[in-house]
Amino acid sequence: NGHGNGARGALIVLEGLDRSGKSSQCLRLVSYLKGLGFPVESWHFPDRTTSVGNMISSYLSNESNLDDRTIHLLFSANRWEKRSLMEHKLRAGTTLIVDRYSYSGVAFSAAKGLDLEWCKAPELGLLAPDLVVYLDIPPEKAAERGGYGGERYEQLEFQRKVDQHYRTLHDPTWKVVDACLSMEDVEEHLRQLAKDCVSSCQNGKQLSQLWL
Ligand code: NYM
Ligand code: MG
Repeated sequence: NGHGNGARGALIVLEGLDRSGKSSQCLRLVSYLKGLGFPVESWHFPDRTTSVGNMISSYLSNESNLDDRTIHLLFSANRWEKRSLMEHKLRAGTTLIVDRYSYSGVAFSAAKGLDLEWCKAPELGLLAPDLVVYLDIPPEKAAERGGYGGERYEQLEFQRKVDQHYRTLHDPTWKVVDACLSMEDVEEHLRQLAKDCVSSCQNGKQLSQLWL
């Protein structure tokens, strides 16, 4: 594997509302870890490049309409179709920095009124992240940042509901970073959290499964 010593890579997930800064921070973190010589890749869900991802993308851009449960299961299927590659990469020593994961899946669908446990069920058995960082921003502040791209869900009222459901999902292992800090300060927090997580995985932390 990447270090020739059996060390696996870390599965690091960034979560947060739209415009919380996840995508920029993921890219910065990937370059930083690369610079330190770690094998690392940047991933993003939804992965719009697959055929399931294409259906999701056309739903998000309002080119198609789907029943709420149907789109929920497509988002989940989009993670399942990447699961074996994900496991392979991690075991081969590559750290994955993932922009959104099952928590987005549950928070966004639950915000439409779907039952939380029903939303979680199809995620059971996906790989559990070694670290979840929540970029915390009040929905009003995120909306002020502008640049909502006009996709489905990118509205203040809806993001307020998503925010509530993210709070329900929070568990004590999540690391919460104040997304209202400067880009540099958020970046610095992420660097420390990621380095600690990568070391714990190198030191034998086992891969586990989500919500089982
Ligand atoms: N989203 C994302 C979901 O509703 N369920 C999911 O499982 C995932 C991964 O898709 N508003 C929503 C959240 C976003 C939208 O994501 C597109 P992005 O990160 O803007 O491409
Ligand atoms: Mg978006």
